[in-house]
Parts: sequence; C-alpha cells; structure tokens
Amino acid sequence: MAGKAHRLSAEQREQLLPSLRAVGWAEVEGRDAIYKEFAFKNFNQAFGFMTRVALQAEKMDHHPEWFNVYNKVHITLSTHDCGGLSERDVKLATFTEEAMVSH
Ligand code: H2B
Repeated sequence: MAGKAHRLSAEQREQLLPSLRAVGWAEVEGRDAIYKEFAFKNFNQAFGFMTRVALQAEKMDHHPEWFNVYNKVHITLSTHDCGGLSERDVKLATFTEEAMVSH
C-alpha cells in the first residue's frame, strides 16, 4: 500500500472505532491492536472467508494475525510498520465484514 502508515490520532479513533466496536471488534489490552472472533457454520465457510481476506490482504500488503480451528477464525489487526493501529487496520477490518456477508 502506498505511503507511510501512521498511528490513528485520538480524533480518528473516536470517529472510526465505534462502528467496528458495534460489529464485535474490541481493542486489545496492553497493545494497540483490534481483535474479533468470527464463527461460521463449518470449516468450508470459515476457509472461504479466510481466502477472501487473504487475497485482499495481499492486495493491500497488509496482513492479519489470525488463528483458525474448524469454524472459528480469530483475527488481530495492527500495523507493525507504525507500531499500532492505522487506517490500514480499519480498512482491512471493514473488508472482513464485507467478506462475512458475501458468501
Ligand atoms: N501487515 C501488517 N499488519 N502490518 C504491517 O506493518 C505490514 C504488513 N507491513 N504487511 C508490510 C507487510 C511490510 O512489511 C511490507 C514490507 O510491505
């Protein structure tokens, strides 16, 4: 993704995080990151979701920390390049919500 990543300002957080909180994203304790647990009907649905997110992550050059067992996918988003949350995390989190409903 073009340009340098910057950590979100307090104002940006107030503006951007509430809608993510509303759909289940939470701020991680002790780390500037966001986290959500997704649950699907089965592994096939979970892996389909992961595939869509993986292709988007590669396109954005912004990669999730994630964990999958069967129908569960746990995702942590943070920007290593700036040591915390950036607009890239908000963008990828928003994409995961779209990838949830488009199957
Ligand atoms: N993913 C995440 N989550 N944060 C980053 O800072 C990051 C990344 N940086 N994917 C990218 C790759 C960088 O390491 C490469 C070199 O562009």
